[in-house]
Amino acid sequence: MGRILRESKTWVWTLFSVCSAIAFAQTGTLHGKVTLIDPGGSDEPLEAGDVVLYLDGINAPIPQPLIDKAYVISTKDKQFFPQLMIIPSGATIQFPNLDPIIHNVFSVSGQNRFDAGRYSKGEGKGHTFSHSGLVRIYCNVHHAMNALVYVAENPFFGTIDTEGNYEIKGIPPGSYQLVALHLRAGQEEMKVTLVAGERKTLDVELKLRKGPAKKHLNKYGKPYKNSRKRY
Ligand SMILES: [Cu+2]
Repeated sequence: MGRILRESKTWVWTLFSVCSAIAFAQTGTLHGKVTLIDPGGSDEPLEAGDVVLYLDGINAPIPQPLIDKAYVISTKDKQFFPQLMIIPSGATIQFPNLDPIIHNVFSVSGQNRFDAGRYSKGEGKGHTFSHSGLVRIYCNVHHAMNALVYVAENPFFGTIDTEGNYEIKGIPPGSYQLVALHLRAGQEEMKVTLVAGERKTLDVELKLRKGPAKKHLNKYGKPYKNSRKRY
């Protein structure tokens, strides 16, 4: 009996491996280099984490993105760090306050709206993001603090390395939109079609916006008061 059971298990594993290999062979890979263009001057170098990329418009049955790590955005020197992050839907971001002053974290972005309240130095609050899309995050105390989070509904997303290169693997064949996000350049969308097993190169250019950052309102929908005297 034991030998039959062992052989059955071996067959199941062999079948699983073959099916996985076939499934992987049918998927494609998208990779390329991201360049940041400054219309008013010299090209700015990109740093890893400055850009996130994801595929939109996937109609094939896809697995839910895995939540395989802790996500943290700190408040430090009156700014969020990092200011741009991509997370799988259902993930929680922790917002520790590393400053010796009070901060708040809030968003009024649709169904991802939240308000973590005001809190002083410490591990801070967390929030779980259950709806896909862009989430603009601010501090109700300091107008200049801002961060952008993209909540992904599929596992096909990535970031760039220190050279500006990205790679997204395991993509089912089809036509999609590659979206690249940068805090000061906004977003760039490019159409892409992948056939089974294809490894396609798609380079992305992001143009920096001119002028100051757009103003935003506080969590009550009102303009910010000058907070320098109070904090
Ligand atoms: Cu603040």
